[in-house]
Formats: sequence, structure tokens, C-alpha cells
Amino acid sequence: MLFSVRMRAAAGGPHERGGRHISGAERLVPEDEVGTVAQAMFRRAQTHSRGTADFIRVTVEAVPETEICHVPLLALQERPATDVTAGRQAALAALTAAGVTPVAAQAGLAALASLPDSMRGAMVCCAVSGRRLDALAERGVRVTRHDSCDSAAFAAALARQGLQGEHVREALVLASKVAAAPGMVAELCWSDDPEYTTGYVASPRDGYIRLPHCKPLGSPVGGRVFFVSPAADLAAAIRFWQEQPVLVDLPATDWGCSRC
Ligand code: WAQ
Ligand code: MG
Repeated sequence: MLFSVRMRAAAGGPHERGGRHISGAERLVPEDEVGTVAQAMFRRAQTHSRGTADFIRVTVEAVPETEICHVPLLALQERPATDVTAGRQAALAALTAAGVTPVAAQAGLAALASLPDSMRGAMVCCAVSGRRLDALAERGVRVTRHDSCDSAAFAAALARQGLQGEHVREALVLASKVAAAPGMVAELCWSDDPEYTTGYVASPRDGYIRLPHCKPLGSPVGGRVFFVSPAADLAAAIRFWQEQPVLVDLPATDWGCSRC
């Protein structure tokens, strides 16, 4: 049995009563790690750079191993960019290479860049027209119940590539789950943490592409856009993202996974 431990925090009351999103987190861990992980999430919500949360919900839910599906970790690469204009240009190029039309890529990027403040989830947009498809307003689609299959090996392997810190670890796992949904074409993301300006484009075709300078330093507005094929079964994809427990498998050769 594993346990989904997840957290969402807001300031000015709960999200559903208009509170401002501060922080969220997702893990899928054995029982003996639940206490430590839940406590770390609480501390993270309390000390976040987006502000002081006055609503913090930590949910713990048992997940039978038979319900868990495994998906592969996306391959990681990085593109250079020296400022926000170049970073966003690189994002558009990566989105179109992955199969999003230029008009949809432009529309999705503009929707993300013009959010008045961060959502707690992602917008789902058509990869051909760019039109928003989900009806979840400022909540968006919240991807839950996922983790890497071996957190220690994963962190160590990223550190060997010079990548430290929670942002890239969490984003690469989330993007690997997101990419595995039926009909998924590509994802665009940058953080809502004011000090973190690196974003990414991820896709089943080209993997996870890190992009420096996706937003100006100090901006508290970030988010995610999931571009899906017009032929996709949207309800099935949203069910997969929001409900399906997923462990992301590490390629055994490069990553030294002890479990798979
Ligand atoms: N499901 C759906 N959307 C989410 C989720 C989730 N579980 N978590 C966050 N988001 C959305 C939400 O709109 C947030 O405002 C936005 O994404 C940004 O979330 O390789 O830290 O957790 O170094 O701030 C990219 C790392 C880090 C790039 C992204 O996102 C790299 C990051 P954050
Ligand atoms: Mg954040």
C-alpha cells in the first residue's frame, strides 16, 4: 500500500472561497514516510516565497498498489536563452516542434502570460486552435497522485547532472505523468514562485526541454498549459491527470533505480 500525500495552501481563505494560491505539492509514498512528508509540506506552505498561507490542506489517502500504473521518465535536455524574449521564443519553437500549431502555441503562451494571478491547476487547450477546452475556470486541472518510483536515486541522478532542488525534480515527474495521458501533444510551464524563472516544454515526442528565462525575475505569475489533440477524449485525459495514481519509472541504466 502506498499513500497519496498532497497539499494545497492559499492566503485569504481556501481556494474555493477566493483565497490566493500560495503552494501545492504531490507525493506517493510508503506508510513510514507519510509523517515526514506531510510535515515537510506543511512547513513549505508556511514559509513560501509567494506569501503567508492561512489555509493549508494536507490530504492523506491510501492507494492500493494494484491501482498504480507506471509511466517512463521523459528524457531531459536544456535550450539556451539569455532573456525573456529569447526564452519565450524558444518555448514557442519547442511547442511547434512537438506538434502544436503556431497559432495555438502563441495563444496558449499568451493565456499563461496574461493571467491576473496564478491558478492552482493547469489550463487545457486545443493543440490546433489554442482554444481553452476545460471548464475548470481559475482552478484548472490539478494533477495528483504521482511520484518517482525511487526518490533518492532520482534526486542523486539529477544532482549528478548539476540539477539540484525541488522545482526540477517535481516538474520532471509531473510532466512525465502529464505526457502519458491519451491525446497529449505538449505542455508549457513556468513557475509562479517569484525567484524561479526557468520553465519547460514537455511532450511525448521530444521529452522535457528546460528553458531559462521564461518570465521576468520577481513575477509571481506562472502556470501550465496542456495542449491536447482535438481528437482526444478530454474527459478520459482529465480523469487520468486528476485521479490515476502513477509512479514514474527511471531508466535503470542512467538513473540507478533500485526498484524497476
Ligand atoms: N497540476 C496542475 N497544475 C499545477 C500543479 C499540478 N499538480 N502544480 C502546479 N500547477 C500549475 C499551477 O497553475 C501553478 O501556479 C503553476 O503550475 C506553477 O506551479 O526544469 O515550480 O509548482 O527547472 O510553481 C519548472 C522547473 C518548475 C523547470 C515549475 O511550478 C526546471 C514550478 P509551480
Ligand atoms: Mg509555485
